[in-house]
Amino acid sequence: MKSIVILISGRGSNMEAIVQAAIPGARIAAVISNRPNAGGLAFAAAQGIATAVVDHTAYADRAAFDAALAAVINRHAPDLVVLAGFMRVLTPDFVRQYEGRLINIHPSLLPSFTGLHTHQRALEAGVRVHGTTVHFVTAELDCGPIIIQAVVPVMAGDDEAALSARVLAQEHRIFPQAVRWIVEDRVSIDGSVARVAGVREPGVLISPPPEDV
Ligand code: NHR
Ligand code: GAR
Repeated sequence: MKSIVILISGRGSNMEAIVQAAIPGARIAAVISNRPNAGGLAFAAAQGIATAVVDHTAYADRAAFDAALAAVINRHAPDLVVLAGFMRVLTPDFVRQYEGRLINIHPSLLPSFTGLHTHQRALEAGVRVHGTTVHFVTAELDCGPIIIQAVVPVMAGDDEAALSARVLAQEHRIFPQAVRWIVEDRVSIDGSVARVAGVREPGVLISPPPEDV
């Protein structure tokens, strides 16, 4: 049985999708938030999952917060740590501790639109396709090896709410898929590229046609 710790900052819908996927061989050991009022904490607690808050505002700097966060994570001795809408940049020391077992979902087709406000920036750039990426976390923000991506169309009249909702539906499909592959020991890291055993086109998933989204 693999033990998974999920870090959130807010709503927690991606965490919920992973919990509800009930992945064989995986146990969600804990859900940890840096924000005391994160909506996702209530769902996790209601599922009988251990929850914790490590409030970043209580720490003098990023190093102190990351050390406190790692201490709480390590109580659960996780095989995998999952950033699911976690909104704090992590220090290189923290990332090194979890090398190869720390993943994130990012709301864009990386390497486009690293950082924040991805949907608004995609609209302003006039891109015709947008999407989401699950990747291993490395010290460099949003630059780690890509495990899976999903593509969605940008449609005439889209605003940030419409586009983010279309992307979020795909996040809820690809994030549990990526976790399942890792739990099945099918994902390896080859330099800057992640490979998935038994998947012919590693890490790429095309979304269903727009009318189905
Ligand atoms: N840390 C490292 N080292 N590497 C990555 O790839 C990371 C990471 C921490 C979080 C998620 C990421 C995203 O998917 C992630 C990837 C937060 C920010 C940010 O600027 C940027 C990217 C991501 C998460 N956060 C502000 C900060 O000062 C705070 C913003 C807020 O609290 O709302 O840390 O997009
Ligand atoms: C998701 O869209 C996720 O990709 C994004 O925040 C949302 C969290 O939703 N992550 C980031 O922007 C990381 N900087 P959720 O809390 O409902 O999963």
